[in-house]
Amino acid sequence: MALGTGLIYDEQMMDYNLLWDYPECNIEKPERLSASYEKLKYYGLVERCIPLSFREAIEEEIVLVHSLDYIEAVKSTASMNVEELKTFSYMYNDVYFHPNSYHVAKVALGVTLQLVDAVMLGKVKNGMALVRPPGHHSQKSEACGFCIFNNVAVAAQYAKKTYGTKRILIVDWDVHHGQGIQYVFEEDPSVLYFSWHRYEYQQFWPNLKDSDYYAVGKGKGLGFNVNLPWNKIGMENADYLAAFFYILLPMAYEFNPELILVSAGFDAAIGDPEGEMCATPECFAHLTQLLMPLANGKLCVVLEGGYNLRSLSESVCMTVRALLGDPVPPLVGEMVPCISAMESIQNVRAVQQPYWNFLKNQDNMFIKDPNAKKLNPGIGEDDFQSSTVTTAKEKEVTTVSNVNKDFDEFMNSHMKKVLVLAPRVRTALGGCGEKLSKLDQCLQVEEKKITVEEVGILIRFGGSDCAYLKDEYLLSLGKIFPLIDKIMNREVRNGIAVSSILSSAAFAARYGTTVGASRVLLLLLGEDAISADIKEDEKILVVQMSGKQDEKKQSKYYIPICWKEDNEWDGDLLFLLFEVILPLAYGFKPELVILAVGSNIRIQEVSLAHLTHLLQVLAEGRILVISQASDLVETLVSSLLGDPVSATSSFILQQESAQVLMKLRQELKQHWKLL
Ligand code: Q9C
Ligand code: ZN
Repeated sequence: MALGTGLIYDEQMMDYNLLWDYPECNIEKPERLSASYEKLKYYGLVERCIPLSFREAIEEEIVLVHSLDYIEAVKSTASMNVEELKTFSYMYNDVYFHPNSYHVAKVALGVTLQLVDAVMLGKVKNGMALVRPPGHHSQKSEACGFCIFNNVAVAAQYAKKTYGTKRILIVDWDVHHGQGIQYVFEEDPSVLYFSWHRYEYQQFWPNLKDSDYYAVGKGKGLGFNVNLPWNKIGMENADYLAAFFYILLPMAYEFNPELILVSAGFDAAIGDPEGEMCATPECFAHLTQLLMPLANGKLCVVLEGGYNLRSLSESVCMTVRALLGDPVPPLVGEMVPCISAMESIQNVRAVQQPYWNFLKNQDNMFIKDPNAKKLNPGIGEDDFQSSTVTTAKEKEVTTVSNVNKDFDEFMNSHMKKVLVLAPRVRTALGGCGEKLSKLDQCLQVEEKKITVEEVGILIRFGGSDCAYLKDEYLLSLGKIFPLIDKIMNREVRNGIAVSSILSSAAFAARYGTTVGASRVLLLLLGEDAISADIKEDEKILVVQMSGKQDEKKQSKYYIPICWKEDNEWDGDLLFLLFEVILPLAYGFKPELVILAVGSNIRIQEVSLAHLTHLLQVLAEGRILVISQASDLVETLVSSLLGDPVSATSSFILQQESAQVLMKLRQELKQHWKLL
C-alpha cells in the first residue's frame, strides 16, 4: 500500500471576488484558499501530498445535477457589468456573481472530479480538494449561499455513472445544511447523505423545515437522508464526536459505502463568525481518521465553507495530516456532550429507527423539544420521553465569547499544545515477523531477559497468581516490555507481539504506567483472569469481552462485557466500540492502548482489522497489540500500518447484542459521563 494522499489547489480559484457592498456575502473571499494553502506549505504538508492537476468540468458533467437553462444563465454572467451582476445575484439567496464566476465554478467542479478519478482509479488512496466557490447549497436551477455548482453532488452522480459505484456516503460537516445535496438524493438509496448543521429551531439560515431531523428521505430513499440539527451554538468536540459515535459511524458501517465524499466546511470550527461553534481544529483530524477505515480508504474531502481564516487553515491542515496517516492529537477538555446535542442526537436515532438495523433493537424515544410536536404532527404523545436521562451537561455559551476575545492568542497557544510529533517508525514487531509480507515496513525489536523479581514488583500476587511466574511468562514479557519502551519513548508509534498467555497484557498495562503512561486502556478479548490488583488500579481501565456469563463484578475501572454465549462476535463488536468503548475511552484519555486478542474468540479478521484501525484515534496512536494466535498477525500488522481494510460486507448489530449494549450504557452512567 504505497499510495498517498492527493491534494488539489489552483490559484485560478482565487480569481473572483465580491464587486459591490453586500454584507451577507463578504466573508466568502479569495484569502480563504490562499490562507489554507500557505498554512499547508508552512507545515510541510504540501510536499508530502501528491499534486493532482486541475481541469474545468464540462457541460455533460454539470448536467448530472443542474438544468441546461441554469447553466446557460450562469454562463451569461461572464459578460455582465456590475449592475447586471447585482441584479442577477439578487435573484438567489446569499450568493454573488463575478465575470469570472462561471469559469471558476467549472474549475472547482472539475478538480473535485479529478480527485474522484484519482481515488477511484487507485492513483491515490485519498485526498483533499481546496476549492471555491463551494457547492452544497446550490440546486438544480439555483445558486445559493455562495454556491454555484454543487461540487459534491455532481461528484457523487459522476462516480455512479463513471465507476458504477453502488453506495456513496456523503458526510457534510459544514455548519450549514447542504440542502442542495439533500434535494438531489432524497429519493436515491445509493447515496447516504449525513449533515449536521446549526439550526436553532429553524431560526438559522437557510431557515428550512427540510433541515430538521425528520427529513429522512423519500420513496426508495427513506432512511438515506440524515439531518442532525444543532439547536444551540457553541457545540464542542464532544458533541461532534457523539454525533459520529451514536449516529454516523454505526450507520456508515451498516451502509458499507464504496466511496466517501466529505463536504468539508470548516465554518463548524471554533472562531467562525457564521457557525459560532467551538470545535477545535484537531477535532477534524479525529473525524477524518474515524472515516478512513471505511470504503477501503476511498475518501475525498472537498472544501465547502469556513470563514475564520486562522481556524479554517489550521483545520484544513489537521484534516490533511489525518489523510496522510499522521497520529491525531488527543482532544483536550472534559469530553462530555451537552444536553441540547444529546437531544438532537436522540431524536435523529428515534426518527431513523425504522430504517436502520443498529437502531431497531434499542429503545430510541423522541425527546420533547419546544417545536417537535408542532412541526411533526405524525408523532404521538406516547413516542416522547419528557427529558433526556443522559449525563450530558448544560451548555455554557459563555465559553464562546471568552474564546473569541483574543482569538489569535488562543489559537497560538492551543496549536502549540496539540501539535504532536510522528515517530519515525510506525510499527514495531516483538518477535513475530519472520514470514510477514510487510516485514520491510516494520522494525523488529530485540527481546529482553526479564526476571521474576522485575515482574514481582509490578503486580501484587494473590496465592494462585504465583503459578503464572513460569519461564513461558517471562519470555513473553521479554518480547512485550521492549515494545512498550519504544512506544513510550516515541521511537515507534505502535507495536505487536504474539503471546501464548493472554494475561501478560495485564502486566504490560501495569508496566506501561511505570514507564510514562499516566493512563492505560486495556481492551481484552478473551477469558483470561485479571488480578484484582489491576482491576482496582485507576490508571488502568480494563474492558474485557468474553462469551462467558459469570459473576464477574463491574467496578469503575473494570468493565466485563458478556457479549455472546457462543462467542460469535462478528461485526457486533464494532457497534460496541462506537456506542460504549470509544465514548468511554475519550473520557478516560489513555496515553497507551493495549489490545489483547485471545485465540479462542471467533471474531472475523475483518472486524479485528477495523477495531485495530479505529482504536488508533486514541493516545496519539500509541497502541500495543498482543495476539494469542499467530495467524492473525498479518492482518493486525496491516491495520497498525494504516493500510485500508477491504470493504467486504456491511456490519449488522444482532438483537441480543443490542440488548447487551443498552444495558451496559445504563450501567456505565453511574461512573462515566460521555454515554
Ligand atoms: N451573515 C457555505 O458555508 N448566509 N455557505 C450568510 C451572513 C449565507 C454559507 C449570512 C451563508 C452561506 C458554503
Ligand atoms: Zn457553511
